[in-house]
Amino acid sequence: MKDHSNLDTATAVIHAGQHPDPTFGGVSMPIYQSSTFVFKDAAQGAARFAGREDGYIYTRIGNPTTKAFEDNIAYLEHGYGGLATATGMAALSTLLMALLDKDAHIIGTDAVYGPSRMLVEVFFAKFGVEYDYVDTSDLDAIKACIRPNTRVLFVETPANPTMSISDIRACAELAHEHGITFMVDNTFASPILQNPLDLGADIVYHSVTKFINGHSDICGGVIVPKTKELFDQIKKSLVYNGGTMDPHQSWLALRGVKSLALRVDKSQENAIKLAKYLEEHSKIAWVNYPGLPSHPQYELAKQQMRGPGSLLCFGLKGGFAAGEILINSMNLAALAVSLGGLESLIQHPASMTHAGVPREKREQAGITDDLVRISVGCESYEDQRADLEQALNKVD
Ligand code: LCS
Repeated sequence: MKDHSNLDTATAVIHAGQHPDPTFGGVSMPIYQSSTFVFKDAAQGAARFAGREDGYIYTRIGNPTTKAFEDNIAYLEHGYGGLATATGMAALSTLLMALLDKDAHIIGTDAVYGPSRMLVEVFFAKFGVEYDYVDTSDLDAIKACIRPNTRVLFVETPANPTMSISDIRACAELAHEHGITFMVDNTFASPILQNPLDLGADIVYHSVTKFINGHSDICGGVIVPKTKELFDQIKKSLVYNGGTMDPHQSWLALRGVKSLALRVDKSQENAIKLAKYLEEHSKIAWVNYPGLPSHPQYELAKQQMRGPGSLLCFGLKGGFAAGEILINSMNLAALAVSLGGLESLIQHPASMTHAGVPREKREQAGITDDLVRISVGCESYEDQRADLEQALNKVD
């Protein structure tokens, strides 16, 4: 096997964890579309189950195509290993099952992806789990709700959809002072722009559905813990709950991740220009984008991220009535949820991605009715701007 240590990120997305197929030498990892793997004899089967011998057993427990994808992301996130899951939500539920006990308390970012909050508030609460979702960009707000039974601090930064930014290093220090496990949803930044484990987080996870795969054709998730101890604990939760990634899905994710650096660079370049264009537009009331000096955590974003990314949100002076006209008038950007794909997508969080969060909690988290979110894609900037311009012209 070739030595793949110390690769630059742009190289690592293509090569990390990848080795030519040992059977025929295929450059692209084959899809090992097999649910189970033959043992040469009973002793080998027993040795694999006992962990005395490496090798595959059963695809829910491990699969070569999935492993190639997991190794790639573990390398990109500088962690102990990767655990690929069926969706981003499967990653979160796997983590919560692994880390929470009955009557444990969790603190999370209030402006998270709606279902990431409701999973805890609706389902984990049934087992006695207590929670506080607060503005985690405010360290005092976190401190104020730490309890003796707090087990997990869970931060999404940048947050979906407000683009609010939490200080990863400070959150890690605070969590560790209190013996709390600190995990970060790094979906919006991707490993190209931010590596939470390097800033002190214990676990990082992604919705692979977004930037990592990047082609809006699969759902997926991945978890990267920092230590072997956490990896083993979370792997057990994943193998028992069964939310593993399928080999064909892993193969697509592996194909997608190879262009991650290129896609993030291009979409970010477009987003920087579009954010400025929108901020200067007479019909726009506000824009929240970490690449604009007007963003409340602009300096923090510069410190902990390698770029502001390609998600932004804004409100029109005419409120949501104007936003609705705008959204309905876009030609190029599709009116669809999800993000991080090659194509630009536009949506209205209060009535779509975050509709499941009760209005009062949503508004407290800054997810106001006028908020429109754009995931800026890799089309030409000129076409993207022209699309927005013709739609804004239709707004009074
Ligand atoms: N984390 C973040 C930050 C997300 O944005 C999403 C999905 C998830 C986790 C869950 O991942 P999934 O299970 O969907 O792979 N966000 C979506 C969004 O903003 N629109 O549609 C899905």
